Amino acid sequence: PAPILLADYTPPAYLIDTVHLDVDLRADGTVVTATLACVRNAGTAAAATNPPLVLDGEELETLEVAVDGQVLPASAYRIDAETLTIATVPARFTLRTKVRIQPDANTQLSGFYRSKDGYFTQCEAQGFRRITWFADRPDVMARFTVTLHADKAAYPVLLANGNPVGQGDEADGRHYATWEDPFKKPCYLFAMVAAKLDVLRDTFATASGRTVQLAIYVEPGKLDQCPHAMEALKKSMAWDERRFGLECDLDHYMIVAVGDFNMGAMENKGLNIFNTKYVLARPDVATDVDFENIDRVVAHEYFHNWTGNRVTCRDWFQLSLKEGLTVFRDQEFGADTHNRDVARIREVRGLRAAQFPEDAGPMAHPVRPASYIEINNFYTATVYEKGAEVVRMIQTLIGREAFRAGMDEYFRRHDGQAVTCDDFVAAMSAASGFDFTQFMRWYREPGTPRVTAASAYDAQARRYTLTFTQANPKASDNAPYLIPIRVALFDAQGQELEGHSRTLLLTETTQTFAFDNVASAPVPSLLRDFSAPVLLDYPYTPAELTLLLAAESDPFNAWEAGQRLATGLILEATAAIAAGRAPVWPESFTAAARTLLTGYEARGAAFVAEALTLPGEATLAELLDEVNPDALHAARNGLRRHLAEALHAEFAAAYAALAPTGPYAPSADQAGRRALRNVCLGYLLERDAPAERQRAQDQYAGADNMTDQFAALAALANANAAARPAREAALADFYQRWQGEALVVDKWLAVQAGSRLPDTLATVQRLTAHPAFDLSNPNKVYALLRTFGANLVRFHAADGSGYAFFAEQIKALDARNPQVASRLARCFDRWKKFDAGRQAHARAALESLRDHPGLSRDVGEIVMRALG
Ligand code: DPP
Ligand code: ZN
Repeated sequence: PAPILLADYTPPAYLIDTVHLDVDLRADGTVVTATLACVRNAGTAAAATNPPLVLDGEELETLEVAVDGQVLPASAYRIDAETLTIATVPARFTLRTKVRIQPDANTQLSGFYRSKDGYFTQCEAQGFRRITWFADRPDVMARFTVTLHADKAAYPVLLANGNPVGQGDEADGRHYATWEDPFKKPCYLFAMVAAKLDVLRDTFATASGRTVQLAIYVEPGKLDQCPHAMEALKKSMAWDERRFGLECDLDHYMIVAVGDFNMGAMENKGLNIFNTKYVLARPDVATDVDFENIDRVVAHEYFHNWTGNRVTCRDWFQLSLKEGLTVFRDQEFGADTHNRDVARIREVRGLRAAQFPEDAGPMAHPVRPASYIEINNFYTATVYEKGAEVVRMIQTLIGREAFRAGMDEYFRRHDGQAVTCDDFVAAMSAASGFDFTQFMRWYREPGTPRVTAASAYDAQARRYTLTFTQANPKASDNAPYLIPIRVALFDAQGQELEGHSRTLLLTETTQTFAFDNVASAPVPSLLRDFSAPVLLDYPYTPAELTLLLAAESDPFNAWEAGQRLATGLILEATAAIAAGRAPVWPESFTAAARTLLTGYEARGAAFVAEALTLPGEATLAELLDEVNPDALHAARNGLRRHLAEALHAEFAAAYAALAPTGPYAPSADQAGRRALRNVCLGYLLERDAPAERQRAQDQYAGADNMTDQFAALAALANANAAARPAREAALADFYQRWQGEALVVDKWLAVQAGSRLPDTLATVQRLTAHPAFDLSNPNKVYALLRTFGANLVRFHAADGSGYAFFAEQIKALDARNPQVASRLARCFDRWKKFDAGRQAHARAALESLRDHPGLSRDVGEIVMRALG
């Protein structure tokens, strides 16, 4: 298929002012009657030429097409695989179409589909065309009224966007409900639900004194897992009023949780539909990380109501306009409501594990892509997370106040419109006076810029200079980026030098910055708070990094110093192991880890937990030209084992001291203590000692919350050969206990698929046949298969067995759900970083996918790029 290009954008030939949908759910399918008030788009060049009406549709059985009440003969229109064309239409007219769709047969989970207790929708990006004929593009915004009819006993809850304006009984035990959305919206924000669900209700009083009715709908029996999400929703609403002056504009705000869902959640106007994973929580079934993720995702979807819904995207190339901005907003919310220090660390850890590899591989694309074959492939770490970094840099460049003024200006200019990333930046520029011309490169170019720093100290002149050089080989030219680099200087005693902490604006390919009145050669702390999404090289000595780890008051850069130290050791050890030599672990590193561990009260347990967690294998792999996954794995685990032995007493003491003292709460403070205690448990289990296994078994059996229970299970699931019986017993018990809780079963699958044990592939293969696994449920696929695909050492097995297994799973899945299959295919992205033997196996697997009959556009694009 031919790519779709940003450069080809043209405005719609027809606009649609209002939409009336009548949706009749019947045993033999759902009949959708759509009445559209259409009008030729006067503002376009084509308007004078009487252009044909071309609408999008997919898998629709068309029963009738009428213009202004006149049913058209079949000769008056043309239907092909994806479009309905009516050659001549008046300048203003009413189109009525009647189609039948088959939600029970919709395995793609895009459009209108069945899941367990009812029917749900997912329309972003292009699912609405699977419901009715429509101009399925975000710059066509219409006012919707929707009437649903269904069997009352089976589907007592009938929902759509907006306000309920009518309901009642109909013949044969059926009923109907009518909803009216007062806001114009693009059809990707359409939603409807017909299901049997329980509901938790609450209200929120807005700053201006309006009352919003809140409701969270879940499958029957799960109401006791909703209160956390409800609190998160109210916190988000209050936060957006405080921080951005943005108030909820709706009378009704509903969240519906569904177990079969391709993505995390969806911001449909007034009727969010969520993956159960980001709604349901109770201390015994959800971990601290789950609780925090629920806060973030509930906030994210709520924040979209302004950044995405009130102001939406002109076209899908602008996806980061809403996603980058909304991720930045949910990050800030998370930082304000949890722990700002570790929030930033985790964001960067995530960026390095997912976005940097993406930006270095075959799927590299700009934050605003210039072309795509399948838009669903571009809901990526680049559009979301790098997009959020770009927005964060804007705030860094102009300051928080001007950023807030820029947001105000953005809404003042564009409320109710479908706009571009340029429009957003223009509003920021207008509010601040800052010239973002050079900055726009961040939206335009793929790849991660590499910044190399060098320093010089002139004792006589008391002058210190930092020289930065930037490059991005993935970019289309050598022009420099505008890169904000936050810097501080430290003296040899670890004191921050007063007056020298600044944000440097790197605008040239090579640029030198001077610091005057510096009494002695300082240690620079560069890119504080990760002020730009770049790779930064500086020839730090281990002593300098150790000093920064201990002394830096910016938690991100303190953590970063520790990560740099560990990275250096692991990469050296990887080379040593590959060459048949034993790795060397310097005492200075052990001492630094000891200081952290024994000083956790002062530095914060959450921070120390992050600082004692070594960089992940995928992140480390990016730093190597050719990855030997076995050597890398052995090196990283060798360092863990070394620390476990050398600091055994300290780990044991911290483990004991951090024991819970009261009932569980998912608070930042408690979560930090649990995180550190469980990091300690993991290290303690690195020793082959029965007492350590017993410790994990005791924690597993005695835990009153999922965080601690699961951490013990995970430690056992990764433990060495001698722990096999304990491992198997814990896994069996866990499944036995939780088989009725789908989300907990997902954890059980994931912990096995992510295990470092050598026979993990065989386990995963066996689990694909287990009754707990279901290829048609995205959460199960992500838990078992995607986790395995991210298991660097096992997926990239030298004999190619991981690749061959994966290719077959992707083929089976692609026939049902191309979006999910395509996400699995992304696990091949980095295949060219491995040795020739592995590459040959990966190529064979990719070619077998490429040649697979009926391969979807989704997987096809990923495979073509990977092979390309
Ligand atoms: N727009 C959704 C989100 O990111 C994804 N479908 O919230
Ligand atoms: Zn989003």
